[in-house]
Amino acid sequence: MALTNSPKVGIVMGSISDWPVFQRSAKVLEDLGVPYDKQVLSAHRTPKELEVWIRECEEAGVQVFLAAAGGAAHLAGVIASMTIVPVLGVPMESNLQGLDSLLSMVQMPGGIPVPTLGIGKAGSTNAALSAAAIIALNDPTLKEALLQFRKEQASKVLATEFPEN
Ligand code: RP5
Repeated sequence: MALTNSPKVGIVMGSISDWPVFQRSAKVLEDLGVPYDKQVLSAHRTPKELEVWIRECEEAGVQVFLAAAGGAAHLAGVIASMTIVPVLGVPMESNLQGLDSLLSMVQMPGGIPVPTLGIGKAGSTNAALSAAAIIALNDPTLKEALLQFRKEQASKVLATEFPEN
């Protein structure tokens, strides 16, 4: 599996059907200038290839994994079982509105943590922001980019105008 050059984040989703939502994570990382590698790999459909990719990411210096999955969403937990690199889970919407995905990820038994974000779009955005915050602890340029993002976000809120009746 050929990795993108020097990724700091490994993005993985259980199915390409997750991408329309999970691409929000990729966009946030791109805007902040954080290099990432992205793959569709499944804990139950491609377990061997998943492990190979995790090892490649570790060797390449990936500092955070972002894992999106829906339904019986064990992808993030399986990755967390194979590495001590932090794994952030993003539950995808499902036939049960993503509640099954959320509980699968967030209710990990003690010992193998999966910090879990909200379901769907907001979770996708916040997963990338959380990954950036972790990496920024040792990256002053990224810290500045995150502070700038917060400033711009606040300016947009403060510039809100109500629509005319
Ligand atoms: C999970 O099952 C995927 O992460 C996806 O959210 C869900 C449905 O996958 P598809 O049936 O669309 O491939 O493995």
